[in-house]
Amino acid sequence: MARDAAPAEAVTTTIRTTCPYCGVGCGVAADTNGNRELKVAGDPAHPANGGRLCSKGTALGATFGLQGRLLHPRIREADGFRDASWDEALDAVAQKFRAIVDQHGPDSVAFYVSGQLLTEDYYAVNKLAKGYIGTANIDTNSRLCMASAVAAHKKAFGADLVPGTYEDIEAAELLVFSGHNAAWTHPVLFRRVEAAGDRHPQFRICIDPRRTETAKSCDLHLMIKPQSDVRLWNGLCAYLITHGGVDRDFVRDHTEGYAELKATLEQQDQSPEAVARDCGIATGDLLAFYNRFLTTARTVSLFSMGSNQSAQGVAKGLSLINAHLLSGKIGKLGSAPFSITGQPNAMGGREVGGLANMLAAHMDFDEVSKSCVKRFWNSPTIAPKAGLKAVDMFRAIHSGAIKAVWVMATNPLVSLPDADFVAQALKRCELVVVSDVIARTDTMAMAHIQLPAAAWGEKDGTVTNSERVISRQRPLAPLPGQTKADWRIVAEVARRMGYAGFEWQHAGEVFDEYARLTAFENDGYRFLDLGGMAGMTKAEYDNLVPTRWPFRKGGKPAGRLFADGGFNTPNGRARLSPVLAQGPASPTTDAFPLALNSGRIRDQWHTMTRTALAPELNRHIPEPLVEIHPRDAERCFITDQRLARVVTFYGDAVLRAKVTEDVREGDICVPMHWTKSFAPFGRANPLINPEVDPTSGQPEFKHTPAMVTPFGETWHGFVIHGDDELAFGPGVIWRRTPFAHCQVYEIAGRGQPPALDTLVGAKGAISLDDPAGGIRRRVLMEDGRLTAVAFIAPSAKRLPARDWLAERFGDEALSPEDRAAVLIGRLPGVEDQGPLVCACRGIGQRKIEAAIAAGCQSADAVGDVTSAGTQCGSCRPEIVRMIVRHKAKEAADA
Ligand SMILES: Nc1nc2c(c(=O)[nH]1)N[C@H]1C(S)=C(S)[C@@H](COP(=O)(O)OP(=O)(O)OC[C@H]3O[C@@H](n4cnc5c(=O)[nH]c(N)nc54)[C@H](O)[C@@H]3O)O[C@H]1N2
Ligand SMILES: Nc1nc2c(c(=O)[nH]1)N[C@H]1C(S)=C(S)[C@@H](COP(=O)(O)OP(=O)(O)OC[C@H]3O[C@@H](n4cnc5c(=O)[nH]c(N)nc54)[C@H](O)[C@@H]3O)O[C@H]1N2
Ligand code: SF4
Ligand SMILES: [Mo]
Repeated sequence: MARDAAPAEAVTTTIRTTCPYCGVGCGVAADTNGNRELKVAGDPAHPANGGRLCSKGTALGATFGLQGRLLHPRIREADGFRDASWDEALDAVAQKFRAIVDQHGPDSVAFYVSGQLLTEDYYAVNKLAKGYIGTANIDTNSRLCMASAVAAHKKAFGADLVPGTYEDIEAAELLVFSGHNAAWTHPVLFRRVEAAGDRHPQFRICIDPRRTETAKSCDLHLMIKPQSDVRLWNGLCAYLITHGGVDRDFVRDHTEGYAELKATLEQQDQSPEAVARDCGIATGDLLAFYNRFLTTARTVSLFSMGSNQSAQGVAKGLSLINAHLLSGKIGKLGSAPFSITGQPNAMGGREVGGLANMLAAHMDFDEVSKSCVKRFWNSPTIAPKAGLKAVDMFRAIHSGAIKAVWVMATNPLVSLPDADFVAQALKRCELVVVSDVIARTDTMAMAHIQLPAAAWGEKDGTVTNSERVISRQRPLAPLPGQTKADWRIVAEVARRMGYAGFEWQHAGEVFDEYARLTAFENDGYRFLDLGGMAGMTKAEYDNLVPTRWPFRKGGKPAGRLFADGGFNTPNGRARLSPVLAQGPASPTTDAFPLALNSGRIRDQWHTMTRTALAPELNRHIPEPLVEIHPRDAERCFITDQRLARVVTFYGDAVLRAKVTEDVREGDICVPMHWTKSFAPFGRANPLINPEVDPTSGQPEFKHTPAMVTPFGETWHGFVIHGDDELAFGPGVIWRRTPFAHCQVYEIAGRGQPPALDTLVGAKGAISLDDPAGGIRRRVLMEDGRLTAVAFIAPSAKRLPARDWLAERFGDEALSPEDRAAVLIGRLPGVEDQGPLVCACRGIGQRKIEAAIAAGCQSADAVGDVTSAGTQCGSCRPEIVRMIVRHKAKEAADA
């Protein structure tokens, strides 16, 4: 069959495409010669970013090699995986799915998909599951991400609709970040916010139990008790009611439920003092927020994972939306409640119907919708009812009710809560099919059949970003090896299962069918209508410019929604929805007294399968850590920079302790990213409880009761090696950081350290031991090149920095000075850079500190001297903070 089109000639061309990471959806202008050498820049013409990119986007070229890729289908045998042909692999998937469905019924199979699929992929797999196999057991990692916001939108607005646009975020005079660390997670949007703040006054408030980079850049930080958001927003609603903040006309003409909302609020003491106490913040700060909200017409409230990932995620979203509806701050320039999407196509997936509780194209499982979709598809059947949501789906796999699962573009073994349970579930499952771009992921290891998918830069289709703008992802290089686009793999399995309806020739045909479905029997009944984009020729599809929906046939692409108040409910009114404040699903206890929070770091993307390929992205925060407040650290005998063991009811992990006042007393926080292949003891999700919001099914990733104890390591060390699959003996805690020419393994343990022979071997070794200081060093060379290094010491402080040594692995031959220096680990007189602050320009902390000490007073000045922060700007908030810290220290010293 035809392969996806890709440029074949070796001439450099510039192709416009879209970044594969976050939901900002930045346009990328990629210079490509078709040989996988890429130069990327922000696309100045794209409305999302106007030419900017963040550190992850900037590093796309560095992740575009074929290293680590799965290039052939593989089938598991008793002794490992073997390459298979597509025919064999596809037949196997189709036959086993067919046999299981025939024997046990449609609900005995499931699909677990992802907001990193393109809309076309998503559409194809949703159609196969719901219209042909006849099961709604298809759910997506958006369940872990957007499901609470989706449910809140549907309740309040009648459909899953994000009212605002990025222009509103810029125009706002008050910006609230509610559980959103935008400075790290939506960096280009944050740069736009900062630039808007230079043009007009903008007051920023951050609501987060953690003092994040975003909080530090805001005018006011409400460092609330975890899970107290509903109380805070309900208190605001009550304050608006009692202080003349209700837009009476708007509420009368465009909403319903005011009386019920008011009555519900009255059930609790809504005095600012009581609310501030329950939220754990000062009354003055609370009133500063309430009064700003009361008096600023142009207000945007962004909400993200601190809001959604909660057992009260839907209530959190609704209480925030209530405040906007009450005060009429919606549908106008600069005012909106704004759920920001995480993944590049979280929105597209929600549109096509990738969630188990939605049928397709914003239709539910009512009889009218089912009949409509079935007729449009001309399909043999239609899933009768909603399917299992992610957490329940894996429970059903564990219990054997689901016997076959196909995982696509997500890594549930790392990202689902109670991750070790998920591993057991997959182990028991009769058939696990995994489509991924990377050969070695934690989930791939559990597959029976591995399918090689086309990756970013190869695949062809569309994504929808946070502001409802549909953009093209375009191929920049031919498909490598045997890889295929995800929708083609789905279509081929469907055909082999005996289904007609999957005969598309190219991605544009899939998109067209989807666009027609949104318009089918619609008449404005569903706001999601892409009728204006249906009927495009292939060339028109290929040249599609970023376009915002709704876009009805004969109409124009939309802007902000609800401008005239009309909502997507039967009577056109938004619903004010009373919600009651509750605590976390599992409160802390004497045994587990700390509240474990989790989240993202600036330069890694989720389970690190792609960002870790770019060495510069591994350096900002190189290893997993647990942030803990100084008073808790003292109570738990935790020392800064030593290892700590975090234990919950579900599992445990060993992480580097970071003692900091950036978390509240009583809270700890770990990053979600590390996997078995990077840090088998540093994984977050075996710790996380599987409690979910009762309506949305979204897990409470931000709150698990935990305890912390010192790990008690007696030795520290590191091994630098070319091999990315080194194994260490039992009891050795290790984590791996990829560098440009080698892997750096940090190791530590209790009792006797391992013999250096067991770590790197003895052949060709030069060793240097210092028995008095307990330091042991070994270096291996081959033909004048460095091939392995191992250092062990009783204290981490005695070890040299790794950078200089790691860089030597790139040298063709070591110079005599370097040869002499490798055993000490550094060149005398050469200072280590410290942690990398600017990933794009490779500038470390020490250089920036030196520039500040030499008189640089602003991020721009530091940029002029060091070049730090001059590319994507993601590190600028950190540089500003270093300047502030320096000034404070100077003042204190004076
Ligand atoms: N660098 C980077 N960027 C990313 C991603 C990535 O992996 N790396 N992933 C993308 C994806 S898929 C997503 S979903 C987004 C997520 O983007 P964000 O939502 O910004 O990311 P998180 O760090 O998960 O969580 C945000 C904040 O919620 C706070 N929080 C915890 N509990 C509470 C609470 O009870 N109330 C409040 N108000 N806040 C709380 C946390 O302390 C955290 O700072 O990021 C996207 N962008
Ligand atoms: N503790 C904790 N856990 C969390 C969160 C949290 O805040 N805290 N956040 C949750 C959230 S919001 C999210 S979105 C999830 C994300 O979690 P995951 O979706 O599991 O994370 P990714 O690493 O993005 O996984 C994507 C996988 O798809 C592969 N891939 C990339 N492109 C393609 C493609 O085109 N086709 C195919 N077939 N495969 C592809 C990648 O190699 C990778 O293995 O994590 C959730 N888990
Ligand atoms: S902000 Fe960064 S990660 Fe997000 S789309 Fe833009 S370049 Fe990609
Ligand atoms: Mo997400």
